[in-house]
Amino acid sequence: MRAQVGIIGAGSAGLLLSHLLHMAGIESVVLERQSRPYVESRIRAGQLEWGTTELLKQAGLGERMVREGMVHRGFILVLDGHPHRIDLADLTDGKTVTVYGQNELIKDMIQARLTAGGTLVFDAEITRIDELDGDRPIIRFTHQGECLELECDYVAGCDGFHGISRQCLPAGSFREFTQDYPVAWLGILAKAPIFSRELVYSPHEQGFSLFSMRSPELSRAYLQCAPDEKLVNWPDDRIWSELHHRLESADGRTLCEGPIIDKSITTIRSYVVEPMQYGRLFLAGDAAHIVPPSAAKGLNAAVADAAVLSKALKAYYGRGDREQLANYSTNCLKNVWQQQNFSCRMTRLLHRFDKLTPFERQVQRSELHSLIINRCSSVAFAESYVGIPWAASVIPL
Ligand code: RFL
Ligand code: PHB
Repeated sequence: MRAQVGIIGAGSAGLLLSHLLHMAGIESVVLERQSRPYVESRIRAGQLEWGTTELLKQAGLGERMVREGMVHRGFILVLDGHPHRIDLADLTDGKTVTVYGQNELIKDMIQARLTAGGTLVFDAEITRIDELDGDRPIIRFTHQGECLELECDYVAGCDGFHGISRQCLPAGSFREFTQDYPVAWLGILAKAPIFSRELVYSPHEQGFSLFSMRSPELSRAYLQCAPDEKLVNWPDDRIWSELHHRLESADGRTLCEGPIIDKSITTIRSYVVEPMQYGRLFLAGDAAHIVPPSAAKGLNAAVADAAVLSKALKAYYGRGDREQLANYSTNCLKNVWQQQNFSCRMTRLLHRFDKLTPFERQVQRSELHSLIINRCSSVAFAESYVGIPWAASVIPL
């Protein structure tokens, strides 16, 4: 097989990149380890920044998102048992965020690629990537028992945190930055009507909790738990009891219960590799960086990388201009570190950390209060929450 760009991974970064390249007349092949039903049903992110939804609409991928996604003009912060509304639209000149399941977006992007005649190979297990230093890298993979190879000009490593691409960076060519947090998130998806039309963030004595949603009938919720927590310790009745306790506030609204259809524990960590490129390999999305889910930035950062990379490849194939490719990592990392900064801040603000002294806990509370009483603080926070306008340098596509 041969393609101009070989893309490893059919997640948000890989599929969007393939779509944007197609719009620019550049052909790519996407190789994905999992099956199509698996990637289309994987429950993960839900919240899209303002810039992400604008980009998806411009790229012709936003039709169902606009119809079915839920536009949020604010969220609720519960402090000391009292709900406070953070009015995002008011604080950011009308900007909003959209709640739309990552798996729905993946379905839309797969459909768009297939409709346009794109090549997506599912159940493709990558075994090696060769010649990254040369002119023609080769991705070797197995598919339906056969050993195959994809020869390309460039390789986009969009295969998530546990993928193979990052492992192809030669020792000594990169630097890693990591931060672990002594907390994890237990996430559930339940067939239960939503009890709040907006997200509810509750930094509680018992640990942080978040109420989110995927549709008016599908509630998504998270509970802070210990990093080594096991799902067996969390039968459904314990989860509901904790959610009632941590999320309900003085407004008297009661969380609606329903069958839990998905349950998982996510570790919370920050990670960045620098640079995000080597030879003809470019890393994008979780393959290059991980943020704690607290601020809902991971998918948005993956979308930003895909947009920057597609633009750089377009400059190369269109005008022979290699400068943007050379600067790919530098350009992405500006946005990546903004996202890390805000995600780290939100993680520290919202969770209960046992090692904090009583004094440090009061300081943490006071910082949360400043979001309610200090307009400058809440404007800065809201601007980061709806998304720093990285897109200004990327759009128009
Ligand atoms: P993905 O989505 O992990 O896709 C990588 C793809 O690569 C495939 N793959 C391989 N394919 C071929 N060969 C190999 N050797 C391969 N190894 C792996 C995988 O099967 C997969 O299909 O990475 P990508 O595209 O970089 O996208 C990143 C986002 O998925 C991630 O950052 C978000 O889900 C993070 N995240 C959130 N982000 C948001 O922007 N908003 C949110 O509201 C939000 N909520 C969340 C989240 C992540 C969470 N978890 C589970 C970590 C909530 C949670 C709980
Ligand atoms: C989600 O719906 O999965 C979600 C929303 C907001 C967050 C984190 C996760 O801050």
